[in-house]
Amino acid sequence: MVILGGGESGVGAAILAAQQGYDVFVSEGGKLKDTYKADLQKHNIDFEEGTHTTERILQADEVMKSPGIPEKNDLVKKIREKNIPVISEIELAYRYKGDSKIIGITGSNGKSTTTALTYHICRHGGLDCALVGNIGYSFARQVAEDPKPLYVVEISSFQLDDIKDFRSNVSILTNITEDHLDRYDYKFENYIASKFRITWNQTADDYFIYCQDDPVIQKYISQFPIHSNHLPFTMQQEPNKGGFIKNGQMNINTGSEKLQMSIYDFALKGIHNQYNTMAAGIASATVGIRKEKIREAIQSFEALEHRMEHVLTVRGVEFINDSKATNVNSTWYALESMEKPTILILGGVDKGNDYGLIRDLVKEKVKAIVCMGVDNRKIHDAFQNDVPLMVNTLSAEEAVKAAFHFAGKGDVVLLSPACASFDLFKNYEDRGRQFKEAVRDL
Ligand code: UMA
Ligand code: ADP
Repeated sequence: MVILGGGESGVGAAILAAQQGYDVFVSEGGKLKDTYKADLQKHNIDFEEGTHTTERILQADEVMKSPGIPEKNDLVKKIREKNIPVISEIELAYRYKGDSKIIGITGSNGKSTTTALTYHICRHGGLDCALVGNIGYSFARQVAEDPKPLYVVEISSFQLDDIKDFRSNVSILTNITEDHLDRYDYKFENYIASKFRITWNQTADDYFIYCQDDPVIQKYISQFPIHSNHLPFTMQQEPNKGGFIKNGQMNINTGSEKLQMSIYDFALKGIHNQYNTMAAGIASATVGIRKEKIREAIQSFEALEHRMEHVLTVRGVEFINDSKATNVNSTWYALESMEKPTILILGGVDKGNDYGLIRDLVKEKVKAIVCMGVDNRKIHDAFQNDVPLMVNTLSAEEAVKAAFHFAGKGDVVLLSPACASFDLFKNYEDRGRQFKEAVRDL
């Protein structure tokens, strides 16, 4: 088996495949991280770095392609032309997970939050489970090194693209909005189909938990053959099964478990998190966690770093780090939950953003926009008539200082950039940490 890409998924897959007796070759086009190289050496796994030796790769019986490598990659095209089977890392992990169960979570936004909360509830409820996948830890490595009866797996569309038999017993689809279109021939339909693969191979014993208020899910759900039990969650209707919120009260009914809880007791704030909490609550009820435990865990959960994370209040100005908001939709939810006048730090690498989606919220809540990016023209064009104050900055430090300058007591400074971070930072974590450091230095 050839493993293309020697990152988190590639090295995890290599360890599992070697353990299962495959003849493994890892091909990393860039430089392997020291820790990953040490892992491969420790397991006597053959690898190359800095190049892809095409002839050798094309001799593979099967290729595990890392999720970050696109189809338009020349080598991938050659692999496809030769009809060599390509699988994703979650497919390989699935093949060797035995009788263990999977809760698989996908969607355009809210995946990590919902995954982490589901894991927290399951742990609190006494289940022996692991938190893996797109949240940062290889599923395959977990299966190889520390198998568990239950895996709570965050799954990206890229990971779903090359599944075959992968089946998640409990699937969550949080929402679908345009993202990553560069990987889907700029066709939204292709991306939607990829997300619905979370229901592939599901049977009548399984559950499909999805947001019924999401217009894209509503429109497309009937086009896919889904054999599992539907458990929708919504704030607009009162389905018999699934979950809904009405008059500040969350109601969950999975058929076997019923639960009610006040949304004011949720640890996670904001409408988007009410959706995420419903999804996680329903999922954990389907795997047998008792309602008292679910309630306790929903109350005690601590928000993840970089997602609406409260940093500090400096002379009456609150700072919030939402660096993970890398598209307009997530910034919409961040702004929606703001209750104070807001200085918004926006910008970075634009992924084809339509800022019209947040115009009304910006008009209503934003006093000033601090652009933090190399090219901020689109932001200026979008908001020049709506926001009186706008400045350009080129670092987290500059942005924090400018935002603090515009802010008065009782205001909030929100980093929710709606863009990727690669123009000025290594990744969104780096952006969030530099932001927090700059706030602490004020
Ligand atoms: N590479 C090549 N040849 C190429 C291109 C890349 O060898 O032509 C190499 C790169 O140099 C690198 C490796 O392939 O070493 C990269 O693989 P990758 O980008 O697929 O990343 P991994 O380290 O394997 O991490 C992936 C997920 N990353 C992506 O999908 C981009 C991780 O999600 C995930 O945690 C991990 O698998 C384990 O499941 C991260 C992510 O950013 C957090 N996900 C995206 C997102 O959430 O938006 C989808
Ligand atoms: P993902 O893993 O899908 O990128 P996260 O849970 O990390 O999602 O959240 C990313 C950003 O998306 C957060 O900063 C938040 O502002 C926004 N967000 C979280 N949940 C939702 C949701 N259910 N709908 C829309 N936006 C959301």
